[in-house]
Amino acid sequence: MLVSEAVGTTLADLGADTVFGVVGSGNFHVTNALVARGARFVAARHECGAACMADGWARLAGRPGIVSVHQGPGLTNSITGITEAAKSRTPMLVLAADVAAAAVRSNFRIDVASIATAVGATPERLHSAGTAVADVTRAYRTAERERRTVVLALPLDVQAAECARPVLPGRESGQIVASVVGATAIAPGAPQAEVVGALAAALATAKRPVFIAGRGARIAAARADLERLAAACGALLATSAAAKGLFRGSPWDLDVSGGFASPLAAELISDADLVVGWGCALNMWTLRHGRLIGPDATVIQVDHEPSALGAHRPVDLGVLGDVMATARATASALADEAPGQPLAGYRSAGLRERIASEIRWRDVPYADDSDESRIDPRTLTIALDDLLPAERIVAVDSGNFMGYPSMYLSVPDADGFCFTQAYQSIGLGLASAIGSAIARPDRLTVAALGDGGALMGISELETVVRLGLPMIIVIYDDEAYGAEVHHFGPDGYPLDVVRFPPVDIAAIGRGFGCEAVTVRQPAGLGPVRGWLDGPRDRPLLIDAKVTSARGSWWLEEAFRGH
Ligand SMILES: Cc1ncc(C[n+]2csc(CCOP(=O)(O)OP(=O)(O)O)c2C)c(N)n1
Ligand SMILES: [Mg+2]
Repeated sequence: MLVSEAVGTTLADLGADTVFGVVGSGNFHVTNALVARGARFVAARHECGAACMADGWARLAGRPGIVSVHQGPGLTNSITGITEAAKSRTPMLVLAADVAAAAVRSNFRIDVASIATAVGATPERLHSAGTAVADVTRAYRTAERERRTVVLALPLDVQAAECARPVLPGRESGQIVASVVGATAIAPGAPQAEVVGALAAALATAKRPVFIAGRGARIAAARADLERLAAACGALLATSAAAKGLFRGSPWDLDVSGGFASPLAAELISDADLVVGWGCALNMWTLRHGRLIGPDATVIQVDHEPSALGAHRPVDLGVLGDVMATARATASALADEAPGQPLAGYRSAGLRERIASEIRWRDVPYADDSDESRIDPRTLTIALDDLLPAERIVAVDSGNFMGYPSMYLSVPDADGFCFTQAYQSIGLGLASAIGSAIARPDRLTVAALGDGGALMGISELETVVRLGLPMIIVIYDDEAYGAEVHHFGPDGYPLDVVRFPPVDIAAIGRGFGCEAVTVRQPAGLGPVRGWLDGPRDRPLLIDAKVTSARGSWWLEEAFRGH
């Protein structure tokens, strides 16, 4: 067997069933080996798209996303998507063809390991024919178990070599066997009893506790345990943007903490006397540069990685432990500490009513900016929220517009929100939406993009059409890099470099084979209803010509970090 085939076979045995990529000569055989073992190959039109698709897919599938790229430019094209995945700790394996070690004059030669390392990914390599199966197994397991984005260099000479077939007793000769790469579950770590005791004591005495759950809580599937603990101590529930939707349906859900927090959420979090972050970085976004936490509030952080504790701000207590195990252990410690449960804490009948009527952004009054040629993005998004089925996934690109879909479109749970913002790159949203739509065909995926990000990633529109994905693509079209307009405009700088003439993006969408509509007023959304009621056999692109008189309030927050 050739190494290229052994690599594909081993990965298929490990569970790789969906692969995203752009195929060239260097990754042709390995990709076909995966396909021959039953994997689905999704051809992207640009390698950055392939990486973002795998990233979006992995976030929802909960398994490593697989990317396959050609040597040299195939890998460099994918780097922005790889960087986003690495910063988000998305489990992902990039099969990166590479030139032979001896091909020192090859045009395709780059230093793969250095590039991977430079962007926070983990470099791995097929070292020889004899070690190839072990090498690919190690790479996959690192991605899976450590939630790393791994770039596996596949030198062409090693790929083309013959390798021995590992055979286990009792298995047919010549079969690559899964036990070479056998899975073992990693037991979640329980925190030390005395630290849990201190956390329980803080919860027992807190008058206004708030939990902020992050990506770690989402990955640990800790909702039920956190809700139980919060009920026992009267805590309110919020999330970071990455975990938006985690507590959907709870009457104590404040939705997202940070720049996207509604006025009531911000008020309640600021008044907390105890904030507990659960698998949450407690970074400048989630805490509005620290201003969301009152000066006298106690801050406790629970995380299973020591390096996360106190990384973004000082904490009064750092608890090293798995989120779910810690929530459970704390609940029993609290039962000993405060037998008269549930404690009222922050919860009251009056507050419950206020949350029900005021916590959603769409219930906050605003002055509608719309005129006859442009629609207020809030009005647009609220109208879409009413139209679209609740079972949806909202995937958001970066830019001034991004708060509108993030704040005005509700999502059914944490899997309903795909937020690829760890690298703050524009142009990733459409591809990550494609990955989401492939991972969860049972839901309607909505890609929310700015005109700048949409046109940057537009090549993947062909992928949406080719795959027949029943997606909606909403473009908040202000004919500008609005984020930059609003960043520099108030200081009187010339803005021609960040403004563009009108583009008929609906026509571009039709050219790719989408159904498309240009929206300037709420009535213009009529065709959306028709599309939803129809066969949805073609994606729907909505080019919304939005008002942009002023920058968004969450953007002002972002500029503090620039
Ligand atoms: C790849 C990349 N290039 C440039 C930037 C800087 N940048 C941030 S937001 C933005 C404008 C995005 O425009 P658009 O997608 O239309 O969204 P808008 O801000 O207009 O709502 C730019 C250029 C970036 N974040 N990423
Ligand atoms: Mg724009």
